[in-house]
Amino acid sequence: MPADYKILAEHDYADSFTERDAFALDVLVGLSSPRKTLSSKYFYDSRGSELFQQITRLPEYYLTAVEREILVTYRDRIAGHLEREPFNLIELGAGFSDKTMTLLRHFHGQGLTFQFVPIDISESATHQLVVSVGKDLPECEVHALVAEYFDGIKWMNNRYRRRNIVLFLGSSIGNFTHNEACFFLRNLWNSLNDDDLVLIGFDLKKDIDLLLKAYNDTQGITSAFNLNLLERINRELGGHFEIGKFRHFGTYDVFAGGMESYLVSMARQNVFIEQIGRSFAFEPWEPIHTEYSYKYLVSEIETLAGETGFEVIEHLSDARQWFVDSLWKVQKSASPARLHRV
Ligand code: AVJ
Repeated sequence: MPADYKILAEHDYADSFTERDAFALDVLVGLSSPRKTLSSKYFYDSRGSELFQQITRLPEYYLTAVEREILVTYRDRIAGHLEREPFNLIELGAGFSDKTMTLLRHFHGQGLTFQFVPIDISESATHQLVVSVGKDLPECEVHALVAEYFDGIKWMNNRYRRRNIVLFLGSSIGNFTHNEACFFLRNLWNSLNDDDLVLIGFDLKKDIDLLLKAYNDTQGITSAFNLNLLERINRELGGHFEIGKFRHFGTYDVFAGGMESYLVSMARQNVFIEQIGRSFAFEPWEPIHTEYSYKYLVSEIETLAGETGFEVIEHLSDARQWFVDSLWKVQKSASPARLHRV
């Protein structure tokens, strides 16, 4: 089958005024707050995606290598949970990943029948992915969707009544607070059918020195990735940030159990943003919060699954127990009492 992709909705920041307005509004609200914030979801313009890909190849950023180890080790076990009937292999926020290719190649080699359904709001990332799967595995049936995650899943579900297995890899869930993670998982549960499967990547709590190194690499790529957020505001919103007057700071919040990234203003300064029509004042050493990357205990993963209507099938981990890909089953028949257990 030739690879193709379908655009369910247009969400290209570069040429959509409404998306740019949403970005401007989020920047206005975030920078007007007494504790300034910018959302990590704005990291991934084309420059940011490229920098993130460089991060995944850094020796300090263990997450990608370790998850690759898990998927290579357990791809057979994962295939064992997929019956011989056709299924949809849905990947959320696919980006551009060789980890997924490993699974696709393996499932195909095992003679499983499936279509690969990557869902991403970035058209350029989706296009790249479709081209690369078409080149590496031309036999694989691909139906990529440029859409919001849950719109994409529901559309697919209505069109192809098959079992779904959803991949949400790389510890992307770590960017959500606990409340946001619950909301996301409950929406996912709502978009799926009884007995569908999800495989979610969680980075585990571990020695703090390893975490600090992973988010403060010696080559300064993570710093460039964080600062790109200000450059993006300059490019897309006519911002006047002087990048040299801010620095990256990555720290671990021991109470919250997560890495946090900040951009810290190294001087007193005012920054004008043309699209917003006003300037923002920074005190010396005033931070902007830009990202959470929460780390989990296996027991916290189990609580999260139970709270949102999933049954844990198994936790797949690496030799050092640094990361878990957790395989869950959608439970629609469970009693409501069990779903609201905290
Ligand atoms: C892509 C969200 C999994 O939180 O580890 C990498 C992004 N930030 N270095 C993460 C990131 C700083 C990454 N995720």
